Formats: sequence, C-alpha cells, structure tokens
Amino acid sequence: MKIKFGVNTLVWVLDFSENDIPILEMISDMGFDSVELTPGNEFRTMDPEKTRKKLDELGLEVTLCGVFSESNDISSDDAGIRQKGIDYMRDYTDWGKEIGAGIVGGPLYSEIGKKRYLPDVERKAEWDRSADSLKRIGEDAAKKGIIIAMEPINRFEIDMINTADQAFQMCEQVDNPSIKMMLDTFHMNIEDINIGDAIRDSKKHLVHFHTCANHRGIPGNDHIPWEEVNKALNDIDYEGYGVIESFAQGEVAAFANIWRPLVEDQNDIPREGLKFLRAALK
Ligand SMILES: [Mn+2]
Repeated sequence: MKIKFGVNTLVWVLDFSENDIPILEMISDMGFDSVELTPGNEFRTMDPEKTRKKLDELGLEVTLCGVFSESNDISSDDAGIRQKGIDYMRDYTDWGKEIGAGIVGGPLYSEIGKKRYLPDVERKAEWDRSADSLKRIGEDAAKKGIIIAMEPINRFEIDMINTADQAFQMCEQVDNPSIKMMLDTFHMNIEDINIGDAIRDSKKHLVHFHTCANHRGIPGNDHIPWEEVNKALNDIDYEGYGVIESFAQGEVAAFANIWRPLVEDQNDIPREGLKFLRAALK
C-alpha cells in the first residue's frame, strides 16, 4: 500500500483563508505529506499562484474538501439551486487545478445537515437529480484532471449517502471516471456492517480516505479496528491519501456535534495521530 498522510485544516479553522497560511507551515513541520484545505467560499479570495508557491515551498501535496449548503444543493428540486452547486464545483475545481489539487472530497451529492423523512419516490427523485448534477460536474472536472470523491456521512449529519455501498451505487449510476468515492473511519464506525469488507467492496471506486478516530480525537487512542483497516487497504492495494480530520474546539466543533474538548492540546490530534498512523497503516 502506498499511503501519504495529510490533515484537514478544519482541525484549526472553519473556512481556511490566506490569513491561515501559518497553519500550513505548522502542518509541514509536523511531518505531513499533504494538507487538505477546507476554504469554504474563501477560495475565491485566495490567489492560487501564491497558495501553490507556498505549498511547493513547504513540500506539501494538497487535496480539497467541499460541501453544499441549502443555497447550492445539487439534489434540490429547484433547477436554479442545482445550477449554483454545479457552478460552485466548476469554480472550486478551476482554483483546485491551479493550486495542484487532484481530489475534491466531501458529501458532494447533497446539502450537509439535511435530514428528513421522505417517501421512497421522493427520495429516489432527489437521488436521481443528484446523479444528473454529478454527471455534469464530472464532465467538467474530467477536463481539469480532478476527481470528485463522494464521502458517505453518518445518518445524524446527512440523509442521502450514509454507507460505503450507497456511495458505490452512486458512482455506478453516474458512471464518470471523475466521480468517485472516499471513506472516513469515523462515519464507517457508525454505518458500515464491517469496516474491512466495506473498504474491500469499494475497491473499484475508492480514491481517498479519512483516517479519523471514532470520536474525532487522536487516531489510535480510540476503538477503530486499525489492524483491519490496514489489512483491507493492503488487500485493495490502496494508493492515495490518509487524511486526519477533526474540528477546532468551540464554534467549528459545534458544526460536527462535538460538545466537549477531545484533547487538552488540539495539536495532539494531528501530531500523535500521525505518529500512530505511520506505524499502523503501511
Ligand atoms: Mn471525513
């Protein structure tokens, strides 16, 4: 297995902006191979050339993380709202290409936080609208050589794709080489029947991976079956990133329903986590 380790900027800030460049220096000093930027809409204010230069200088590879909100949900029944989501992905991947990112991950099929009961017919219609939007997003992303990695998110945070199998089915339906999937051990711990099998069954479409503790604290100081994760990733000859994702204590953590400090020093999550993961996943 060839795995490169990264960390998501959500560990420190909600919307990464140019003011947060010192975070990149810290990530590099910690010994990470890559950084996963979550800039929200701030990417529009960030000079791509300057950002790329900084990444190059620090020797950091880069992946991106994105979400849709109510105003640009690509599964919406409002065509105007769907178009806004497609436009957002076009702009985000334009910027991503310039800074050297090859992957944009996240729940890129529906609005984050959307959870409702829906009759089957309506749920299917919403799913199909998302698939149609993803086809258009995929055609555009393919031209730039960028892959969209759809992330299953647990039931308490989203109501469309919760399991690895559902993400796989969406990849099959969209059928575009630029629309793929990723997995996150935090969500898998809640939703998938068997973490190893879910990884193995995803082989055809799995392009990205979040290596998170089951509680979003320090990976390794938790109950994720890391030996099983390691075996499964080796079984499928995974080549890609393993990204630690957690959320800055306080307001940012609240977005992920974290209501208590997970560690005394937030930097222990990436620092200790990286040490553990380099030994556990190889
Ligand atoms: Mn994740």
